[in-house]
This record gives sequence, C-alpha cells and structure tokens, in this order.
Amino acid sequence: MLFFSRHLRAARIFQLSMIALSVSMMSACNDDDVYLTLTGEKPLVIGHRGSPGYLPDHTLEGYRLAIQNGANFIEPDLVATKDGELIARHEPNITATTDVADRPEFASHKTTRLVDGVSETGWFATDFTLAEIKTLRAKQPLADRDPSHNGKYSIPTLREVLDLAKTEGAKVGRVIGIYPETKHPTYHADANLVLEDRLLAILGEYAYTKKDSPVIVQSFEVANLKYLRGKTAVRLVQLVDGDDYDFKTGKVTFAPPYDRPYDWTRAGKTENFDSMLTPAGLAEIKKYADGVGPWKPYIVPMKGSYDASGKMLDANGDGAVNYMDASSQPATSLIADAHKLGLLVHTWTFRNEAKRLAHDYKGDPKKEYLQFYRLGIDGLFSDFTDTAIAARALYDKELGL
Ligand SMILES: [Ca+2]
Repeated sequence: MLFFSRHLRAARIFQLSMIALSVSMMSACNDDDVYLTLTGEKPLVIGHRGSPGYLPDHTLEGYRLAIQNGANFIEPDLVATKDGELIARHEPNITATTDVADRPEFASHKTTRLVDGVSETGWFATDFTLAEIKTLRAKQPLADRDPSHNGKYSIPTLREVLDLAKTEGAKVGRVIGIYPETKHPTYHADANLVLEDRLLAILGEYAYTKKDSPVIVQSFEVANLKYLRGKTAVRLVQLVDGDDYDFKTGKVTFAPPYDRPYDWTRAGKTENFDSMLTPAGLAEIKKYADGVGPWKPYIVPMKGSYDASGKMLDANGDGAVNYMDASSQPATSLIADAHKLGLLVHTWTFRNEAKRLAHDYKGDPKKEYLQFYRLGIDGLFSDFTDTAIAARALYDKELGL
C-alpha cells in the first residue's frame, strides 16, 4: 500500500511537472505554433477602414474604436491631395465619403475625371489642398449604415493615423500596426502625385523600414509594389480583386475596372486577377511581396442551388435571389498553395449585416470568421473588429487555448 501510494505520488508529481512544463512552453511561445497560419502565430484582425460598421470610414475616431475593440492593425487607404499630402480616403473621389457636395465654397472643384479608365463626376482629393480637405467632414458612404455620426469627424493624414496607432497602442498595451493601401497608383502618377516615395518618406520618419516594423503595405496594382520592394524591407501584400460572383460555378467573374491590376491594363496585359493565384502566379508574387490579399471567394467559393430551368433558388424564401441565397463551398487550395511558397494570406472583407452573409452562416457572422480561422488564414479585414475578435476567442477555445 505504502509502496503504491509513494509510487502514485511520484507519478503525480511527474505528471504535474510535465503540465507545468507544457504550460510554460506554451506561454513562452505565446500560444503560437498551434495555429495553422504561415508563422503559427495568432491570425491578425485588421480594422478595415477603421470601424465602418459603426463610424464613418477612415476617421481617427473609427481607427481608435477598432483599436479599443482589439484590432491588431488598422487600415488607412491612401490618396494624395493637390499639395502632395497623403490622407486616408477610400478613393480619390471624395463625393460619397465627405460632405463636400454640401459645401458651396467648393462647388467650382466639381469635375469629371478618369479613374482606372472609368469616367467619374464629383470632387477629387487631388484638386484640394490639405487645408481645404481639413475643412470637410466625413460621412458614412453606405445607405444602410448608421448616418448619425456624419458631419462630425475630419479627414486624417497618414501621419495622424501613425501617431494615433502609437498613442492608442500605448493605452491598450499592444503594438498596433498600420496597413496602408496605395490607392490607384497609376491615377496618382498621371496626376504627378506619385504615392510611393511620399509613403516611404513618412514611414521613414517613424523608422518603419524593417520587415518586422508594424506596417504592411498593400496594393491592387503590381508595379508600385515592385518599386517599393526595391526601397524598403517592410512587408508588402499583393491584393487580388474580382468583379462579382458566378453562383453557378462558384467562380469569381471579371469586368473592368475589376478585371486586372490597372497598371497591367495600361501595359496591355490581358490576364485577369485570377492568374495571380495559380502556383506560377503566386511564385511571381513571392519575388516582390510577403503575402497575397485575395478577395474571400477565391478561398471559400460561394454557390447557389439551381432548378431544372437553370434558375437560382431563393434559399431563404424572402422573394429575392442574391448573396443571401448562396452557400459556402469547400475551400480551394489557395491558402495551402500560398503557404507552401512562404506567402501570407490576408483576405477581405468581413461584415456583420445579414444581407452581407451567405445562407449557410444563418445570420451569424462569427460562423464565417470561424471557417477562415480554421483554414489557417493569416489575417482578415473586418468592418466589425469586435465580432472578428469575439470569433477569434471562440476559435482559441476550440484549440483549447
Ligand atoms: Ca433570397
């Protein structure tokens, strides 16, 4: 009896010490290596345009909320003003995202311009000085989102976003990365407002020049990323767009200007965006970028159900046939193919609204996040950072963390 109890006690002590050892090993590597991401680290949650699910896009208030809600990175899209300052806007055309149309003093700035071959009429940041931009206020561009914060917040510069990431990061005790996108580099070059050197100069002011600096630069165009690769070691991500879904085949469809990078169109190339995602296309990206940023359906295709006459079925029975009637399909090999080459995969955009969720998520946006976390996605762009973080916590629980 004595022998056995001693033996058992020794076994128990050994067992406890092994548990302690494994716990200390896990905390030493910060729960890394349990995720299926390229590096084994926790997937990144990126505050897409700040917190547009709650506040107008690209405002300091929106970025701050994303950080408070747990974002690892915040995403400013970059366009240039007439006097060459980089500001955070989704487009050079600021008609939909500011109150400029209601400002009689800027009526004469209204004009028609070509952006990526498409004629647009409105007001363009490239016709405004920064001082003029600073008199404008942001507004929510989507009609179905809360307009009650329209007219309150100003348009931030890149430097202001970088400063905010540092001060708010210090408050929450985390390093907050910024994930700037060079918007329409060809358009800006045509306007003699080249974005890339301006971006490099500002990142240099913050000593964001290394691969492990808290910054990732993204673009839908190619030449500007290749240029940046020759000038900086910060991480670069090649974005891969598409025009729409074909719910019959589950494939992404292509139409200008969402058929290929605009610098490819300008150079006479005829391949579409999907050519970037073949093993050969990914290997080409690997030469100048650290990762690839495909639209979600390249990873998880969406399909509808069809009747004998070839009509897509109204799966949710609401009388309309749309995205809400499509269902997610088994994943493509894209994440695995990219990881095999050492490329990160960051995808977009995750949204809470029922009309932006496929049928099989049954109105629960967390189901979509979980699907991508389980596939080993390295990072995702969300309009609702709080939901992305809540789903990541559920995923951690699944992993036993
Ligand atoms: Ca329907």
